Amino acid sequence: MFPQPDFYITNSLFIAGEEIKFRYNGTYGNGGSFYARYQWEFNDGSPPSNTREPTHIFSDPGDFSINLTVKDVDNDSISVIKTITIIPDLNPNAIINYTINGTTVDFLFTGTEGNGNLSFAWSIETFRTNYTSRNLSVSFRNSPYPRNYTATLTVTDIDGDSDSVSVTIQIPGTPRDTTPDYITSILITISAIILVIIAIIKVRGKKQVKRDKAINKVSDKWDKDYLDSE
Ligand SMILES: [Ca+2]
Ligand SMILES: [Ca+2]
Repeated sequence: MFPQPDFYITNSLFIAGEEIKFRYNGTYGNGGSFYARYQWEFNDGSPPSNTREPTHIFSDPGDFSINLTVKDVDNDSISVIKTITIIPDLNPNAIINYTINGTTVDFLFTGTEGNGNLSFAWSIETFRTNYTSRNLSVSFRNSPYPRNYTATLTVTDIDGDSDSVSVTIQIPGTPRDTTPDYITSILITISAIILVIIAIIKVRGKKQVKRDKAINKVSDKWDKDYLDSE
């Protein structure tokens, strides 16, 4: 009786630098699994493994022949060879595009995917929610003045590589006073003219009082002189 070796890999993607998990899926020949001996060759320059279900890291991308030999208790041995393709480890790139419409901002992720299956974490200033969608639309509170807000996006790919980007957006203010500018100017001018007129009237009034006082003084003197002469 001979062993019939077979194996499969549990990873969904074979990425350089990531642990690849091998699972045994064959028979063991005479003696069963207790006596079976294994030899895994990965053909990437690393030493063979003698465990039943090894994990292995391929440092570089490329095609690799995996050679598994299983020997049973009476030294019958059979090999199985499978080729796997290791892909490069890519980093995602976080890039945000956005459009502002009033107080509403539409954020778009326009970066790269890394090794895929990206997760998204948005952090928008003044918002407590942690948004996890790919694209995002938020409405800011209205303000009489333009205000700046910071938006940050962190993306993480399937093998845990992440990248972040922050943008500062300016929400244009909507003034609460809706009077047109030219009316405001006219009102200011009229107010100024009224103030000037009031000032002139006041100055004239004071002058009049002074004049009256002076006249009174003179007439008092005349009265006194007249009485003295009598
Ligand atoms: Ca045998
Ligand atoms: Ca990656």
